[in-house]
Amino acid sequence: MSDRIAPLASRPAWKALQQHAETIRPQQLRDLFKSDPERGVRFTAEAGGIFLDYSKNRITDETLKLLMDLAAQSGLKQRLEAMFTGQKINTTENRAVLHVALRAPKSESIIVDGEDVVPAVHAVLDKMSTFAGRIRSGEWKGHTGKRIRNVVNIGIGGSDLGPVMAYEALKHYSQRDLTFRFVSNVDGTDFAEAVQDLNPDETLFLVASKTFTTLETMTNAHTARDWSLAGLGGDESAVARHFVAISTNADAVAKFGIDTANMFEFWDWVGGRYSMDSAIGLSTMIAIGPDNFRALLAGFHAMDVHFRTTPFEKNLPVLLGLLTVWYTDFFDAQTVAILPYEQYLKRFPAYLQQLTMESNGKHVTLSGEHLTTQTGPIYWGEPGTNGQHSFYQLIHQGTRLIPCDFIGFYKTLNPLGRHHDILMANVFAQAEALAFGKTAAEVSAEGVPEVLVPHKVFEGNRPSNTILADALTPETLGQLIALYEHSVFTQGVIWSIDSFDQWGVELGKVLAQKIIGELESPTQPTLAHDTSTTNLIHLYRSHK
Ligand code: G6Q
Repeated sequence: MSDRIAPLASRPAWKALQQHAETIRPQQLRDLFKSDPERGVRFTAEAGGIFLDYSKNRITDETLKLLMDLAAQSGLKQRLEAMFTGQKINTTENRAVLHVALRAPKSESIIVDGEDVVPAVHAVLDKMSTFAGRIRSGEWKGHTGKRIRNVVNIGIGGSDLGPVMAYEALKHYSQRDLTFRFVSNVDGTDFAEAVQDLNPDETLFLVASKTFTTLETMTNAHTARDWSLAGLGGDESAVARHFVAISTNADAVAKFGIDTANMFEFWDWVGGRYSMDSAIGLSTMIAIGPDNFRALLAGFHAMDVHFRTTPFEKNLPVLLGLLTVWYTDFFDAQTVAILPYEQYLKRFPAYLQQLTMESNGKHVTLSGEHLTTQTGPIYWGEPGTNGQHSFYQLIHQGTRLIPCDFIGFYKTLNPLGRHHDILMANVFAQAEALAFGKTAAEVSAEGVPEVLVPHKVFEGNRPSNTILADALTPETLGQLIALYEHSVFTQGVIWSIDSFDQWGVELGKVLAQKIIGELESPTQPTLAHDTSTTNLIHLYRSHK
């Protein structure tokens, strides 16, 4: 399909945007608001209770029109239909990309390789629900007859970041007499600290790995197995009560010693970073319960429907995605700051880093040509208001343009005096300050000595989106994640890249495998590296 789409630089809308950007760059948000007082109400969109104010962006109606043209000329509609209907749009891995099937209602049918995948999705969800119910009620007993009190998810990348983020985000809804820990790093400290206060006979490990071959996860899983058995008297049959697997690889699961009856399946058409709503979300489901998990899925699905059916001008993921392309390619913006004003979303920026950067950090098109434009920006961020007291200085007065996404809620889950009004006042104030700043004349008028005026000027014209929702519920979280998933998709379509592979993580893995042998070799290994790597290996070997 991509073959029918002209290269980015020769799409008419792209060329028009290049010219148009010249006229927009000198314009000030201050003036754009003055000349169009309705702008702050007009440049907004809403989907299922998620409200987006994108008026504080350096755009006009013409910009939006051209960006919509670009989406059309890039085949966005066709590409998203291809995704939703199970076509193999992940061409470098010859796979369908069907995270949307993970949240499709039972009544839908999505065919991959001649088979409807929706019934299998619901069968796994039902199996997860039964299991989660048994853990939550205490019916599932450990090897020594005690109920499970601790759940440790072992996984990395897509098999970790989603579960950790969702657990933190939805802690308010979690069963508080269960303890959740997440082990990802191959650094033994991660495992050691995660279990140091846990009792093996009350601890269940969820080994989450799509491939069940990932070095870090398998190393941690074996260590967990040893730790469990050591604490449970060494009886191998204990494994069945204390380990379950989440994987696509039944053979490797069986080999590890986990009964495949205790395996929760998913499929190769679910990418790791798009898998938190598959069985990879088992820890989430145990924490918040099956009903809340289904509400999370319903939120994802609502945004899927919005993305698929809403005209692009009112389509939240499309707007967010196109604005990101606008700043990345026409304003030389290198990054996007994600600034949730919600403590429970503290891991949301980290989660989005993988989703966005592993997806769109690509330098060639689907057909392998080197791109001449910038692609995936660097996503980063921290919850407000903490960030205001550290890096916001650079966003307000630094030399770089950093588009920001502010995320806030009308209601807090922890109403405490004035806290929430104070928190939300900061959202609105920051976005206002970034956009409109403070001129030298305004600073002088306050009696500031001349010499200090330049230091106290806020140039403004710094763009942001404000995303608001009622309260952080499971459903809202699903909507928010799907919003960014589809924004990433939109960007990838414009850049004609494969947002669903991740070849860039391979080389380091392969080299590490070789170097592990060199570090562990009892005799001096013959090294064939560059002189720097060789020297570092020698140093390590002599000091370890
Ligand atoms: C995500 C990536 C990657 C993956 C991890 C873990 O899209 O593919 O982050 O999730 O490498 O892989 P396994 O689940 O196979 O252990």
